[in-house]
Amino acid sequence: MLRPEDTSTRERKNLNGLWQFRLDSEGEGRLAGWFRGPLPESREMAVPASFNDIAADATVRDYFGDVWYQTSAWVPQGWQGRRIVLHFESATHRATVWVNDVEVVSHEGGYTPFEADITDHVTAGQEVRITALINNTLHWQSIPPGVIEDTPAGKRQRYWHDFFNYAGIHRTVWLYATDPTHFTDVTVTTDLDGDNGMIDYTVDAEGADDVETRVILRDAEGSEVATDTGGSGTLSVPGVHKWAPGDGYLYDLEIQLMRDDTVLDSYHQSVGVRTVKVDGIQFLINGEPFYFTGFGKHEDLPVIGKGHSDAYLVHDFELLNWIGANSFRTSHYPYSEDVLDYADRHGIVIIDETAAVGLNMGLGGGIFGGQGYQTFSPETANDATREVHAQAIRELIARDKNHPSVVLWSIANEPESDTEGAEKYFEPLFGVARQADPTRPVGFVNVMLAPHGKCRVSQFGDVLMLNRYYGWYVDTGDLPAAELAWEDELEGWASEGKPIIITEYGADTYPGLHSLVAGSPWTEEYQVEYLDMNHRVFDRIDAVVGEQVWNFADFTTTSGIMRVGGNKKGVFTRDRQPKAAAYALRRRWRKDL
Ligand code: GCB
Repeated sequence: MLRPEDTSTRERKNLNGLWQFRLDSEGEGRLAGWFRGPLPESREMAVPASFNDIAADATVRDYFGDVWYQTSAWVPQGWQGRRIVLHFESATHRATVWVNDVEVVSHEGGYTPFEADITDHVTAGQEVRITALINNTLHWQSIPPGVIEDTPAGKRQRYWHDFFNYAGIHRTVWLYATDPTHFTDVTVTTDLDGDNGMIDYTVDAEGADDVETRVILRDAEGSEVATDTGGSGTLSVPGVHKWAPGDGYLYDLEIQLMRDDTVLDSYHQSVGVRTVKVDGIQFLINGEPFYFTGFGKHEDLPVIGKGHSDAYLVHDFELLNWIGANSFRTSHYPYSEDVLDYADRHGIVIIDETAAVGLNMGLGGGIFGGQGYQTFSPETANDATREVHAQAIRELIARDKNHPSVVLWSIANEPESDTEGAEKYFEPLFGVARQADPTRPVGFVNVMLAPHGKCRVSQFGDVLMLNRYYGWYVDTGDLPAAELAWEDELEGWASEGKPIIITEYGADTYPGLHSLVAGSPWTEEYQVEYLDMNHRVFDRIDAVVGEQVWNFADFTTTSGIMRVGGNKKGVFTRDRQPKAAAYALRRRWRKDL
């Protein structure tokens, strides 16, 4: 699937704004045919945004089940004879969409795009009604999983990940038009031979046979540097300007679908020429050892929840630059494509993660303690779950395969990984990822409950990604003990001979809380001491090739005695003010100061 674009042959129309909205707690709307006319008893709702925090109403905030969104749009007159497509960048966690009275598409998974060819259901120059039934219930066959439990107070949605289950239409909805003969996909991979860049491309097209593909590669100044014809091929770029961390240099690959001298379709794909490779304990970008500095992040904002915001996108990258971070992980789901595009342009490196989080009954929201279920069993996470998970991996890679910023796939965060069930569940999923993308390393993020020697899934990864909280969840406040235990475990992992990225280490910190007493959890001083301790350990282990602090900013979770207005492990507050740790990290990471 191609991301909608305006080009010389393509036109798109943004449907963001205020849509009609209503909850459907009885699940009656489908049978009652709410899509057949104006949505009854509806209110207005912003798109893109999570619906949860917009209404000042706990029943909306904590709602699970069906919700309806509806809007109408004019199909431009000029689209007569064109192929017309309705495209959702995401709908969390699943959706069914109608155009006027016709059901056009259903999609499972809250963070990847889907679309429908609606040419036969609309008329250029006329208005069309678009209705989306969205459902945010988590169950054992959803990624992420959850359960609905019957309690004396009624049904409750439970899940095992440590962030609030925001839902709704979080990203842009587009109507777009192409020629009936059009491209449907493009894949680029790049390689280097000294100063020579090589770009392999493959296109897919649909519509007619009597067409030819022409490709033109232009540099950032717009000068043509290579051309080719045919549905696949290799472009060679002597004296290539590489894409590199901190240098987001992009070429523009224009693909044209030609009939005689007419361009039926033109699509622009940006290309960063770089290589990624794991070699022993090193993670190489362009053949040079790379050390990740940065964070695990979240899409989490006041009022709009997981709704995309361009203002925060730019601001967050400014803060990454300010603090000297060269990378982040899209913990714990695929982020907006706008984020990945921005990272490409600004040379920020990304570990790209699926929404497979909370597949671990030894943990609730990242916190230890049995949850009363078995993780992998015919009744819980089972073969059907794995199929949904496999599809989530395929969709992530299909969406993000062309981003030079993405250097590593993370297929899950902190699943149970010390059991036979886990080994059986995960082994094929690594194969799914490698088949979808043979060019990038694959890994998963290991949890403290499956330490070195016990984990049965790490054997399948190219890289070891570890989340550890020595000095926080264990050895709380006792950093000397934490330092010894941490180094001991890390030395074990180092013996595996693979690169190690510490994908989480962090301490909850209440902004403004201070103490003169060393080892005082929750204070700004402790967050700094805790990070310092971790850094001493990392600096002693050669196999550690990256440190990503948990978290970039404070974020919202379900309520609990361990969560004071959410998770406070942010180095910045939720409104992006620095804690003391921000300055400490800046001193460590900004080599230029
Ligand atoms: C983890 C999880 C993350 C939590 C974090 C915490 O290990 O991966 O989602 O938020 O711990 O703060 O407990």
